[in-house]
Amino acid sequence: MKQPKRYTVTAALPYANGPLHVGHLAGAYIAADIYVRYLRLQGKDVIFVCGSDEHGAAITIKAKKENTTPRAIVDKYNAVIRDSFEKFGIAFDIYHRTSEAIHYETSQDFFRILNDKHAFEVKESEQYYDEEANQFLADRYIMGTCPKCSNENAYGDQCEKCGSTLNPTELIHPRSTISGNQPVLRKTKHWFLKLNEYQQEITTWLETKKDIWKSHVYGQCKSWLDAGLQPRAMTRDLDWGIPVPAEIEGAEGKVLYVWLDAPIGYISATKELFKEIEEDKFHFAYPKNISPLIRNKKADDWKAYWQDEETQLIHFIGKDNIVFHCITFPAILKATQQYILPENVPANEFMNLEGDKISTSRNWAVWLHEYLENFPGREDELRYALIANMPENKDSEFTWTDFQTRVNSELGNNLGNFVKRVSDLLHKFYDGVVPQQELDPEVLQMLDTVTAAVQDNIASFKFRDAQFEVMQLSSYGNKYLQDNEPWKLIKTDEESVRKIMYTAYIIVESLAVLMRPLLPKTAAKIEHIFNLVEDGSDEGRMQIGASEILFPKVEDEQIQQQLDKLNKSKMDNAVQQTGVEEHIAAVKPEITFDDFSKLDIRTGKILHAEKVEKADKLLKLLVDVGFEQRTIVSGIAPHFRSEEIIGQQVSVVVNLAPRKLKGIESNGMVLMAEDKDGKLYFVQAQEVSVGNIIR
Ligand code: B3M
Ligand code: ZN
Repeated sequence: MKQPKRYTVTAALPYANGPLHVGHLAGAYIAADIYVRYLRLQGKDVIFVCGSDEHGAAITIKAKKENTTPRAIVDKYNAVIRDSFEKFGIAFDIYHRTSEAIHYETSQDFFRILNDKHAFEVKESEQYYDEEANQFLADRYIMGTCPKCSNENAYGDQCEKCGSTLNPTELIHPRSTISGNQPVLRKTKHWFLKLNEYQQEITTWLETKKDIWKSHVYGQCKSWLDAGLQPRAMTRDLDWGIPVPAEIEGAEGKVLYVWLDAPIGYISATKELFKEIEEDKFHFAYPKNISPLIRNKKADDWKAYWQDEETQLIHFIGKDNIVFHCITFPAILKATQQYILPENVPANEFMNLEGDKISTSRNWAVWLHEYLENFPGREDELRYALIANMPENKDSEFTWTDFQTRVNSELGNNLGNFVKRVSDLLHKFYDGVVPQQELDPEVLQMLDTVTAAVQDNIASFKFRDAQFEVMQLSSYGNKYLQDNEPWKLIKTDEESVRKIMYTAYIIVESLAVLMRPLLPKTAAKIEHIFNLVEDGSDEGRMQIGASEILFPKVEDEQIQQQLDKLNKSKMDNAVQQTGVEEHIAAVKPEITFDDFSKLDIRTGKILHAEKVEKADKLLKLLVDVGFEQRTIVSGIAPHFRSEEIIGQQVSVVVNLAPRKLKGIESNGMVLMAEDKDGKLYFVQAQEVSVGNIIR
């Protein structure tokens, strides 16, 4: 394909209704950031735009929940989100907001153009209305019983219990979440985008992407197209949003559907970017990220990035946003007859957390602002783990133990170790002055191959593979030192050692360069230690700085703390769901299968029981465990009389170390269930003969 003149890269605009979590980073932002950094390093003309999505019911519902205004919500979370992105080094050219005036104008202009080009049909339909609150109800404001699974708390658009997509009118016993009343149906008018009229064009266009796009992205689009595109309402009856332009008849009280204005947000952010560049006043833009190729542009130059056929437009998103970016927004762009369509939409799938879907409402997430507090300065470690597990083509999973292993074994023992060994040896042998040598052509060849592989992988959105290649190079470096043993050779062959150390040094340099788009902070650290100048030229690199441990160990306690936090969420949810504050004991730390298989538990039968003298709580039991009869002292006297448990079947731990209680040797433990009031029960489903193994 012909090389594009420039690139416009967007990352999904996060709703400003809550903080960001690892799923966000792994879904869209790290991928976009790697890709953009790579393009910038290639000297490409590229802009990277993002911002907060500040409209829609997502915001108003959150405001209601926090008992405040939508304005206060978006101000609060926009700041939190912007801060997390900055700290994680997501290098946007601009992080804008859809509540800005320039975005209102841009969106309303779009609406006018679409209206003029007859892309809409105005249709009257019946929608639920809350007579007490005097307003139409967005889908999320209506709850009721799910017709499919009878969940009483299904939303107007979806039942979260069975996952069905719903229409508000399908709910049994609908109720307004604002007043709690039963809503009534009222007629209302809306502007519907005639998506059906774009069926053919979109199909033809998407066909050209069939072998280029990720198959799950193409597949999702295809199934929408196969189902047949339907007109889709692009307006809402809400008091939070961008008003339909006043001159359009019937506009009063209507706002743009958030999924109409949000993607236009990419365009208004671009306009703002070029305006700030021309005025040289930066409010939303980040001058330090803006490439020199763009620094002298004028406000009007935004157009080239959206309307010139020689621009490549790439949207980075999560899979829940695919249809809007691959069908609805392209149809809108097409309808204007001015805009280009995306070249690619390399959406990622979802990242789960510790075996469960990430969920804000259940607080099942690793929040970025909390990570930053708990692991200060260790942004690249998380970035590394998220890249290694990026859900590029299927859902993936983040676990804290995986994080720990990746940091300690992969980053620490492989990469960190290699880099430190090289700098330590250079200091030891040469006082930190790198000996300039010829490079072994074989090594040079290998470095070229790795470089090409990393670049190809990034260019084709295979970020996991790209990072893997880099780590392979680090392994190679370690092995190279191990095989050559310069620490021994130095006594006999100084000449060879100079070559070896120079080669090792060049490998470190290559690692730093290749890592720049993937782990930018680590790359910068290595470049700093080794005094590698930014442009990669040879000048000034002879004297290196002090060695550093790049990746200190992540300790077991740190991981346990995180797991405890998640466990607490689980408990809180269980309490919320049952509605009663039950006593639920915290789950103990995970054990391995080996730990478990050390236990020898068997079925037994109580043959005899008697009270232990001078001990209120203890009963002395004689238990048949199949291969022998055991004396076991058990603290169950407050719960059972001796006579009533004779003949009772029990489970017995038979390999527990003996213990003396009131002078009697107890040989094992009888297992029982204890309820929240401390009452004990024998657990027995079926009569089983004694001596059977339980596992
Ligand atoms: N705010 C949905 C989301 O955060 C939406 C994306 C808009 S991208 C234009 O997943
Ligand atoms: Zn349901």
